Order: sequence, then structure tokens, then C-alpha cells
Amino acid sequence: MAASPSAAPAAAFPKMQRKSPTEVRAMDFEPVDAKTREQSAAIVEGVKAGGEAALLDFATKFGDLKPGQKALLDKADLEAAWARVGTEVQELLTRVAGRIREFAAAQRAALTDVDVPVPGGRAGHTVAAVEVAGCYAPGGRYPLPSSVMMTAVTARAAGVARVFVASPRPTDVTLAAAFASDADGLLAIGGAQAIAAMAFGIGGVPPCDVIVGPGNRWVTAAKAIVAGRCGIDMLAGPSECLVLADETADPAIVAADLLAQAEHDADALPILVTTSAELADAVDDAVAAQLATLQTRDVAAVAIAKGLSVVCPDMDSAVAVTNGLAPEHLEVQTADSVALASRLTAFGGIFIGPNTAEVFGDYGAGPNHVLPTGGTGKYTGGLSVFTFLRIRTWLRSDTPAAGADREAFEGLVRDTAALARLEGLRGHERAALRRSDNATALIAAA
Ligand code: HSO
Ligand code: ZN
Repeated sequence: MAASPSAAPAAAFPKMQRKSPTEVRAMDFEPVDAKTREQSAAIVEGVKAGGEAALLDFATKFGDLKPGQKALLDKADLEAAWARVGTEVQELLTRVAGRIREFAAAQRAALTDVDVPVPGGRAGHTVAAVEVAGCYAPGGRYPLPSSVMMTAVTARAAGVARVFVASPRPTDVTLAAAFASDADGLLAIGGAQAIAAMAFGIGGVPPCDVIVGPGNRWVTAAKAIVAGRCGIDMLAGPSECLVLADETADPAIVAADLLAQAEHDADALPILVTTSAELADAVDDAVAAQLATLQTRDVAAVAIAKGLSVVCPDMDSAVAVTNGLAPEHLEVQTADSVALASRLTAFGGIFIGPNTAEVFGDYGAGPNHVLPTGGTGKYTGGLSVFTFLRIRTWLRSDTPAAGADREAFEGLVRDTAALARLEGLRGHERAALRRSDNATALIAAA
């Protein structure tokens, strides 16, 4: 465990930028910049054209693999790492995976098949999981075994038959997390080349129907490039946490939650929206005091300096600012947090009440931690079993022999033929009329 750094003077740290509500703009989210897209496209094309040899070349060049090192770890390799991490970590991973699985299973159970009457027959939909899922988890500064479980456990809970993880330079805990998630294998490669391998089925991984999970900008760009060929969850940017607080909030808790988000990345975005200027001042002081002893302060302080502290004249204004930003994580720390939560309309995940730490969500209290960033919560939710499911519709015209059902069926024939004729599609018209009791005469007259 890293020792606490010696305390630095609190005054040495930057503050979040104080703003008034009118100065806050909706997030200008550009998930993939042109240069990154170009670089990722070259890698994706290279792997597609050059296959496994190209994949391994890129992985070696980027330092993920040494020449000759095994790229695709199988279940036995994952199990060996599981044994190495020891009982305490095994039990922790088992508990967390279990909670993620239980929540995901409840979401799956909420989605049912449909089977309803239509003229002359029935129609409906069935819900089915995709065959193969590819789950990306970042390596880098902080390897995220929790993200392995968030993605792979959820894929399994959806009913996906084959689940593969890709993660560069995996630690034993990451491999053990893949084992706890019941993954079929782990590709120890990262970056755009890993996304290409999963999209095209290279390096022993089958072509994935859906590719999910957070990654750096090259990973995100590669997901944008392969999207359409396969499904993706979302194009995510740096993490955000907005704390909506009134004068009843505890500044030390607000500061701790903003710093937890800030330490992820220099580009992470901590935001305080409050009706109390006193609280904003107290949070600034608490952030500085906590940064002074935070092991990850080098990164967190940079993010804090880019962060926002928005002081609003009243709660209506604070709610409007918050809904306009649609943050990835939204914490509500106010006197009436449950009532206020119902007025908040756009976010990836909401954390209601002062005791609900966003980090509980990060580490598997239940809901998924792969959430929409950059204001995209306005049109989508986070990763869930639904990401891995397809709704397939069906129609069955029973051509009943006689009676009201037969009349309903003949009505469908007539409407179809009439609309086809309006569109000038005479073959469509005939295909409908051929089903009528009076087919020969109707086709002759058409
Ligand atoms: N807050 C991150 C998830 C995470 N935190 C993983 C710790 N590990 C983005 O939602
Ligand atoms: Zn986090």
C-alpha cells in the first residue's frame, strides 16, 4: 500500500472555478477528435488487413506484449490467477460480482416477451442475447478490475453465450476479476488494436457482436470506427461527478466525493452546484485540506483546477443548471434529496442522499458504473443487460377460415394492397391480394 505523501500546504492547491448559473454552458462533448480517429483508423485497418501477425506487432510496439508472450489467456490461465490472489481477494471479487449479477438479473427479468392479437393473427417480440460479447477494460495508470466485472458479469447475466475480455498488461486481480465474471478468455492487449481484434475476430477471439467498456481516446475512436459492424455500448469521455448540494451538506463529504472523481484523470470533471455560497467556500477549503494528504493529488489537483463550483440563487436555478449539464454521476446532497431527485431529469446515474457515495456505485453496490458522459445522458442510459439484448419481432397471419377473424384478415389484405398501390409498388399489391379469398378476381382487376 502506498504511504501517505507528506502533507503539502493547503494553499498550494488550485480551487475549482467559481461560476454563476448563466456562465455554465451545456457540455460540448466531442467523443472522438479527428487526429485520434485517423490514428485509430490506421491501426484498425492494419489489424483487419494483416490479421494476427499485425495485431501482435502493434501489441509489441505499444509495449503490451513481449515477443513470444501469450496474447490470449484462456480459462485455465484465469483460474491460475484466481488461485494466486488468495482467499481474501477471491471473496471480495465474489461478493462484488454477485451484487452486480443480482441487479443485472433483475433488469433482465423486467424485460418480457410480447405476444398480441393483430388482424387475422398474432404478433410479438422475443428478447434474445447476442452470441459473443467483447468487454474492454483499461490498463494504464489504474487498472480497473471493477470494470471487467461491470461489463462481463452483465453480459453473462444478459445470457451472452461467449464473453471475452480485452485488457492490456493485466494484473492478477484483473485476471481474477475476469474469472469471477465467468469470462471465456482475456486478450492481454489494449488500444485500438484490441477493439479491432474483437470486431474482426483476430488473435483467437471470435468476432464479437457487441463491444463494450471504457477506454482511452484511441479505444473510443476504434469503437466509433467498428460501430455498425458490431454494436457498441457508447462513446465515453472523461468521467464527471456533479454534486448538487444545499447548506445542509457536509463540506468534507462533498469534497471527498469530488476528489474521488478528480483522481481518475486530469481531464475528469468535478462540479459542485449549490444554493449556498458558504458551502461553496467550505468545500473549497475542504478540497484543499484533503488534497494535501491525498496520494493521488498530482492528478486530482489538475482536474480540480478545471472543475466548476456553481453558486445559484435558488434551487430552481440549481436544478436547471444540473439538468442542462446531464452529468455522468449526479449526487444529491440536500435536505429533501428524495423529493428533489424526482425533479432531476438527465444523468447517467443518480446517487440520492448524503450517505450515497458515488464510489459505492463504482464498486458494485448494484447499478452499473459504465455510464454516459459529456451530456449524453440526455438521450441514453448506462451499460446494462439491454446493451447485450436484441428485440426480434415476429408476425403470424393465421388466415382463419371464416367469421370476424377472416374479415379482419381480408381488411389487412385490402389496406396493404391500397397502400402499395399508392406507392406504385404493384408487386407488393399483388403479394397481398394473393392471400385473399378472392385472389384471382382482385389481381385481374388490379
Ligand atoms: N468512476 C468510474 C468507474 C470506476 N471507479 C472504476 C473506480 N473504478 C467511471 O464511472
Ligand atoms: Zn470512480
